[in-house]
Amino acid sequence: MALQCGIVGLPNVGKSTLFNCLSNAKAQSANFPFCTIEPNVGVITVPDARLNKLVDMCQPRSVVPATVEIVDIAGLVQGASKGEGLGNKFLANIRETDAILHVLRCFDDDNVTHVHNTVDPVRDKEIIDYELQLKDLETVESRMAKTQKQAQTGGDKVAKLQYEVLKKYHDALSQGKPARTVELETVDEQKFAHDLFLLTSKPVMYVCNVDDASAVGGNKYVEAVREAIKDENAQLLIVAAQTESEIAELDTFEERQEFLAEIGLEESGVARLIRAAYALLNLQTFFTAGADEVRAWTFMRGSKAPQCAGVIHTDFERGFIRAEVIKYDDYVALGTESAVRDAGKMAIEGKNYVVQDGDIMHFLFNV
Ligand SMILES: Nc1nc2c(ncn2[C@@H]2O[C@H](COP(=O)(O)OP(=O)(O)O)[C@@H](O)[C@H]2O)c(=O)[nH]1
Ligand SMILES: [Mg+2]
Repeated sequence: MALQCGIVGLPNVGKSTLFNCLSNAKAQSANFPFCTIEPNVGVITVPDARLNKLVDMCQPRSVVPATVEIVDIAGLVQGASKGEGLGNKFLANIRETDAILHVLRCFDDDNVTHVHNTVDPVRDKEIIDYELQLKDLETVESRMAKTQKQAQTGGDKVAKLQYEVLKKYHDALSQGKPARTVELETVDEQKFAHDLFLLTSKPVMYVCNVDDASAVGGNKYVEAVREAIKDENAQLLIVAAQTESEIAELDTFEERQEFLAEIGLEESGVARLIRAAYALLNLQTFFTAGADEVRAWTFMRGSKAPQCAGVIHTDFERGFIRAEVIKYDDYVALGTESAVRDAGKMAIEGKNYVVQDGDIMHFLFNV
């Protein structure tokens, strides 16, 4: 169950440059490789200082970090919803992703042509949004046509609920708002909405691609984007993709840190981006730690202990008895699992325990 982020944006805004930075992130830490599955798909590990610390403490034989898949989705242009460019193929690729990284050109450079001739990230964003919204509107309208009769005659409760949800989406989309802005109350509504796989319902992060002078504070383009998205329930991240791709090519970690410091950054935009993408997907990490293996596991925020056990193995979920839980800070403060046990800081939790980010888990199960 690899979670996927798709990189979208108009041509020449820096999508592939960003993708290459991500693929070069391997250079930042030899232990945490990036691997390219296909030319435009990469698996990237989530940088996590806590994992490194646990590795230092446990000296395990193997280390497995958490990962997210990143896809460089090329070919979206004005008219894509009507089949322009790669049109529908592109849209199908987006449909498969769990979250969207929308790259916006926020840098001036006369040598890099812009498909619409001027640098205007808010307009660019609207062009893409429009295409995605049109496609969603098409999806919603065709579903409405199918359910309308059942919903409006007879007492089909399910059809009624579905029709109500579709109508909410229709209202938002026809006002030029993304599906993401529609709030649904009941679990049934949310479940139906999820199964529609609307493009604009996916969480989105706007990645403002800037020149190196704007890497820290942004610039007027970034401000315009910030203003344009303020009601959208979306995040914004500033990255100097071109500069960072150059930094990623430097040989040593020290050289790279030095270069980053020169443009005022402590940490690469890529590391921030990966972490932000992880948060965007509503994901958290629990750990398993021992002499054999230290491993970061990914789970959906709010999951209970049995579901988290199921991330490791379905048998663990089926036969779940209880979990031993150590808080990361206690583990680090006390140094070993037995010291934590002796200090009475290991909790025994049952099936209703909501696992917290950073928990070190040991599951007991019976199959
Ligand atoms: N000056 C400058 N050029 C950039 C930046 N990011 C990308 N480019 C250049 O813009 C062109 C298009 O970038 P690319 O990543 O291929 O765009 P894509 O079509 O969105 O994948 C390339 O020539 C890049 O070198 C940037 O931050 N600053
Ligand atoms: Mg490209």
